[in-house]
Amino acid sequence: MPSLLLFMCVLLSLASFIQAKGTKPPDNFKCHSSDNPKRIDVAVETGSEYFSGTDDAISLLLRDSQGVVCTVADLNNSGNDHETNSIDYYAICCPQDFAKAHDPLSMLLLGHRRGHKGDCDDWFVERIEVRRQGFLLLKYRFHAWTHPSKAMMLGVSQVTSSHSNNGKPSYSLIHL
Ligand SMILES: [Ca+2]
Ligand SMILES: [Ca+2]
Repeated sequence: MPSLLLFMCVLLSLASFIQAKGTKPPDNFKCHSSDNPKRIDVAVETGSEYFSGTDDAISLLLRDSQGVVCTVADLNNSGNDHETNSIDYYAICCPQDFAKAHDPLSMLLLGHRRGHKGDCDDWFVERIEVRRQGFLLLKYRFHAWTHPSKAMMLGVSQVTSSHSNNGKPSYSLIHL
């Protein structure tokens, strides 16, 4: 019996290393709105902890180095987003002036609100990357749970007074 238990444990730990597919925007995605014509790409990784995934609505706010803001009410591709051990890729549409300079973003906020099921479905967000035409604007590893009844909002704000040793921007965590 212990060998069967060991086998199950090995199987489960192997499964956690296999990255699920995640969701993607359509290949022909374009930003049509004249208010928000600029495409920004966001990769959202959900962790591999048990029950990391959620069906709740996840919103996003990005603020660039000049103070221009881009928001998305619901990061929601076709298919099941934000599932355990997966990376979802989003194309979002931002104002023309957003991320004009190749500067790191000054802020990223995630909002978590109850989804269509009406119950609280907590989420383990592992990592987020934001890019403009392949150029990395922000990368942050949260490795943290969010829950509509505990943490409505999670994010990072760039600390402008200090820089880490490798020259990359440093961020302070926002947890509301
Ligand atoms: Ca989901
Ligand atoms: Ca979806």
